Amino acid sequence: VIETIATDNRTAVLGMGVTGMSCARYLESRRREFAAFDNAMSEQDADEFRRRYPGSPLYLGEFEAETLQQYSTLLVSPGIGLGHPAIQQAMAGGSILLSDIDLLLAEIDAPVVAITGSNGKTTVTTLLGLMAEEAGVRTAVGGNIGTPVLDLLDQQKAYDLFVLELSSFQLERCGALGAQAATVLNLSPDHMDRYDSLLAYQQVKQRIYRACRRVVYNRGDKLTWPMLTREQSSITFGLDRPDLNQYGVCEYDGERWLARGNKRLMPVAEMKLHGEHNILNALASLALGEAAGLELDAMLSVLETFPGLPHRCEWLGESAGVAFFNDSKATNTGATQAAVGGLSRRPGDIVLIAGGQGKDADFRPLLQLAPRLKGLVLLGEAAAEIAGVMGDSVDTVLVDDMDSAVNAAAAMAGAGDRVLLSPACASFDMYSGYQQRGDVFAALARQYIGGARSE
Ligand code: UMA
Ligand code: ADP
Repeated sequence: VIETIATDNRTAVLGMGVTGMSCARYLESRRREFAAFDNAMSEQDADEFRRRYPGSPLYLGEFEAETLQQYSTLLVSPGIGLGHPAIQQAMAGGSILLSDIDLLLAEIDAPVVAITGSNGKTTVTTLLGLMAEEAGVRTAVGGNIGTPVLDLLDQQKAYDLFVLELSSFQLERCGALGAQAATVLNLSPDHMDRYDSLLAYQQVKQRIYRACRRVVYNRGDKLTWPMLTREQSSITFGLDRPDLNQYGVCEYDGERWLARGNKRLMPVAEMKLHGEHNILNALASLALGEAAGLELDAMLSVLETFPGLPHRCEWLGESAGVAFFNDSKATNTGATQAAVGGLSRRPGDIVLIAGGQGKDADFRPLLQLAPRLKGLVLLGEAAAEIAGVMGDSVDTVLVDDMDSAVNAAAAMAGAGDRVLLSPACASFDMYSGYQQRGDVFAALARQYIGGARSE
């Protein structure tokens, strides 16, 4: 397939966002001709594209099968569903699907660690990148985390390791990765607007294991369990006591420790990250790091200092005994369950702000959270649907914007309670992304905290 792109110049790049533009830069650097396709590009971006790539046709508007069929290779951005009729028709006519991940893998010799899962991907990818740097390994970090993988091909730097966060959208359109180590961290429903069933979503996630040397998987989550080939070995992680050579948690003198087999590694309390889900993220990172040959001491020192990323169970401040947390990155029910479970210290101490774009999710898992909730504030497209699912299991308020959400939540919370934005939904109905949603919430929460203090 890579041969095709090297000898045949008819390449179509679909979607001119972050991925598409990185493909354009890459193809240009390799002197390959390409055409660009996008059906929602702004006039300004289109003008800039034409200036930058005068030799490349730019097709705006709906994708047309007749046009696509003229291209032997299709590089389709992850946000574009492969079920699009024009793409299907072009493929049926012989056009080959390729991804930026395939192009990267064809260029590099250094080992790859690949990370997917419904939740925790960015945290584990970041941890592993820091661990590798701390261990003195020159490391490139990219993928779904934000830096498109082809931008990692910086000629000036030679990397010894590539750490890639891969979404289901990226995995469904790339070939066997042949990673040194790969993991599916966990699996719970997400993106049900793009997959027919949980099984279809699981199968796409498990593509990450193809031709991988060491498979790292979650003992406590059967949907992550691999079918190993004879050449593959595995390491597991889980919150229970580990078997020999596996990662887990053990108790010693009344204290919980991260452990490898019967060896104690560090007390859980010495980790800077909080919450049970982050213990799993730490153990997964250690297992992946071991598979990549990283030094244990370097990895543990990162766990002692890494405070977590913004928008993930991020503590914002406290007013009159009520603490505010921003978990805007929780875009599915599994993430919200982990956040509420991790932050609640007694029944009924969480006021949850949720809602947004529902992605055809089944919200019934949120019902299990009712005993932990003092109140529920809902906004966005999915608000009424979530309210319907929760029924009268919890005091619920529907609001129109984040400002009202913060005020309503603060009014419901009492001393010792926690206000948590953890939406279980995507943000695109009201914001440009989860970052903007989290920034808006954080600014309003801090304003509330400041105002309450000065009263
Ligand atoms: N477009 C079309 N037609 C469509 C859909 C999109 O023409 O039907 C065009 C848009 O007009 C736009 C471009 O395609 O110009 C956007 O492409 P894209 O949606 O594939 O997004 P990119 O900017 O290329 O960013 C992608 C990932 N986005 C998605 O998977 C939706 C980014 O993950 C990733 O960081 C980036 O590649 C680099 O690898 C974001 C994400 O939301 C963070 N990921 C999902 C998640 O984490 O849940 C999977
Ligand atoms: P992703 O990149 O997969 O979206 P992040 O590391 O950005 O994952 O975390 C997003 C949210 O998912 C967090 O704010 C938290 O609510 C939840 N989360 C993180 N790690 C886990 C985990 N291991 N299991 C379940 N939920 C998790």
